[in-house]
Amino acid sequence: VLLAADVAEPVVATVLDELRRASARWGGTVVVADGSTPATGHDVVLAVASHAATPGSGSAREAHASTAPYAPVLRALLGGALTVDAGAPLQDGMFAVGRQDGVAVVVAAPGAALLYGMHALVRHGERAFEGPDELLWDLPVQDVRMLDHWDNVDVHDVMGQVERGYSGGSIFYDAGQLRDDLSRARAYARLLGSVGINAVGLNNVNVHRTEARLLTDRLGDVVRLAEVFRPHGIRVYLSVSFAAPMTIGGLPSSDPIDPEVQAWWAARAADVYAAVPDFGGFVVKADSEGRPGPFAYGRDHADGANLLARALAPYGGTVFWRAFVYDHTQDWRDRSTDRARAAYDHFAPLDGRFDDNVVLQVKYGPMDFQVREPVSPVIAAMPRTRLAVELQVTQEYTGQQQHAVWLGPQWSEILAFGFHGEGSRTVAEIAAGLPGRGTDPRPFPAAGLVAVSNVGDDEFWTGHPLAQANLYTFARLAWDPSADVRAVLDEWIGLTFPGPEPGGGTEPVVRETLHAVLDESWRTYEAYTSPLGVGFMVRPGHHYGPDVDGYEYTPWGTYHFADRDGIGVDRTRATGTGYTSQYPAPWRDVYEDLATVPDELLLFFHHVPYGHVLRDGTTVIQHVYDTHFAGAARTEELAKAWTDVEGRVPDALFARVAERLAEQVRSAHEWRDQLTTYFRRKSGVPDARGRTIY
Ligand code: GCW
Repeated sequence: VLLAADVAEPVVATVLDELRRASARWGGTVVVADGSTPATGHDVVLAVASHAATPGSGSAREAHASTAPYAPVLRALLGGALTVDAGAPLQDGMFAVGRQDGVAVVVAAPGAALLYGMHALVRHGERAFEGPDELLWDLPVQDVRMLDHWDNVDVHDVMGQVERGYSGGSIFYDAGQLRDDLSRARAYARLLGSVGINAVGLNNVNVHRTEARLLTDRLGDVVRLAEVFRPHGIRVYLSVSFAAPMTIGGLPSSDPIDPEVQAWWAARAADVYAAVPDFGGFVVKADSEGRPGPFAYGRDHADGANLLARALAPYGGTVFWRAFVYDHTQDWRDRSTDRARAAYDHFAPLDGRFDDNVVLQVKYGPMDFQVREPVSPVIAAMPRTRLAVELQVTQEYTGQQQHAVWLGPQWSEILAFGFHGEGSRTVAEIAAGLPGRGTDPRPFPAAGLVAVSNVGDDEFWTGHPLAQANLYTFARLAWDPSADVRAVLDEWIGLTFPGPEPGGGTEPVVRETLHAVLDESWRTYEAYTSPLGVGFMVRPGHHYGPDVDGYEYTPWGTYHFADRDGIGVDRTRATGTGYTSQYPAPWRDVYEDLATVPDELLLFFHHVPYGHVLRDGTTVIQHVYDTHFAGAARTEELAKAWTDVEGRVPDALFARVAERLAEQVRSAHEWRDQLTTYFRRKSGVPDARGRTIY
């Protein structure tokens, strides 16, 4: 293997380390080119193109299409010239992998791309050494490919150390301190780098007292974590509290227009960048669920975000400002207030007011990471704002890593959702800053995808070993949102369960069983939990297990309004909260009209009688019965299917998955029985198929 790149660069040093590890294991030698090394006679060549990246030139889609200019580059490389002039702009993260003149080749843009290319070569496997000369150019579609950790340094409350964490404690912090032993964090950074993640948020967006000090006297912890992530092309970010100038700075106010407050943030940014020159920036949850924010001073969220953005701007830092702003103290008796409207009402009017280094981080749906929600209308409403879409890899509302729920199909559907009308574009295209189609194809400013991580200090990293597939799938979709998601799962299976024979590949029964358990798991979970888009029938607080009325008479704004006659939230503009008007055409009309609203979102948009007939001819009440019986029965089949792989996957992993599947079966039956009983009692309508309802 020939490596032609500057090994003094941290990411290139990582590539060299990986190559050496591989050759120690599989044989072969690694040669670092020094100018006098001949470029011929190697089986594999990895090289960085010397042409500087030209940020912002062209779009990802154009670059995908223009592979031709690079062919001479490779010829020059293999002809003996060890530095490459690409002769055309290379973009951040861009690489080619394939064969040229019979040699397996990776050529990459400067930066982390060589690492990405090397891992692509690994995924190509034997194919890279066979067949005709061909180079496949690739580059990430999304600029931002970020994982946020809701980790606390200290343990705070009933939620434990990691908020909504289902995989044990934090891999960064333990007992109120940064861990001495960061080997898990190092392995995690290596894992994320291999799938192109380029940003990590180091602490919970709910910033508590100890965690606020990561910005001040605990900055040394950030330095150490940045050292862990840097070699893998990953920049670190801190969640900060909007009230920090008061709580840790001792100032009388946090008002964004106060010069003292501005100076305080500027000084903090200067400190952070002196310690961590490639620091990414801040993540902020403000005026949300009790966190402080600009509203306290009568300022809006553009004022708040720009305050921090201006402190970071001199150093190239970015503020990720979350749009998850709503009233969590509303009166359930007031049916005109609609939590689903809140993010749009607060943020859409601010379009155009955010500085260039602000990214508005918008949850994919208008409520909160439910198993089924419509896509947030905020995503289409802010063409002059950089916007990142936030997903939840940690399974707060989707089985908490007790249930096997692979979220790939949900994310894929969200990312492919098209906002039609003028300048039709998908969610993924908006986030990526790609041009749309139609009468106004102008791209929105680019940002990307963010997700809440699901990793902890658990033996299997993710509690449920199969939840690792979600982490992998998120990263691969951030790279290419239009990837065939089942193929992504298949790739994960192949890499994770390599089979007993070296090079022999995954055993077919293992592959088939994992597909059987995971392929349809999101829809199965939806079937036995939340009917027709209604959401939130979970136990309050921890959110595990069923409780139909758990949130019904609370201030949280998450209601289903079931009574003896019907169920659902009227969000129409004709008779309801008017939420449908936040969508561009045609969705504002599709969702408004009972005749066109998709069944899976029916109860999100409409209050209907139990006898309302769905497109397949069943009534709403019969659908509730049928899906819950079928979904729960399906979990039994999955648990049984899993027994086929005993002895073919590691024993401890087999046992952990079996244990979780047993809990999934139990829990799914609990969901079935509570939901069917609740709605049987409310509606008085018997099950047409006469099954047992309590
Ligand atoms: O889904 C909710 C969670 C909170 C979380 C919040 C958020 C970090 O229940 O635990 O707080 O979302 O996204 O800010």
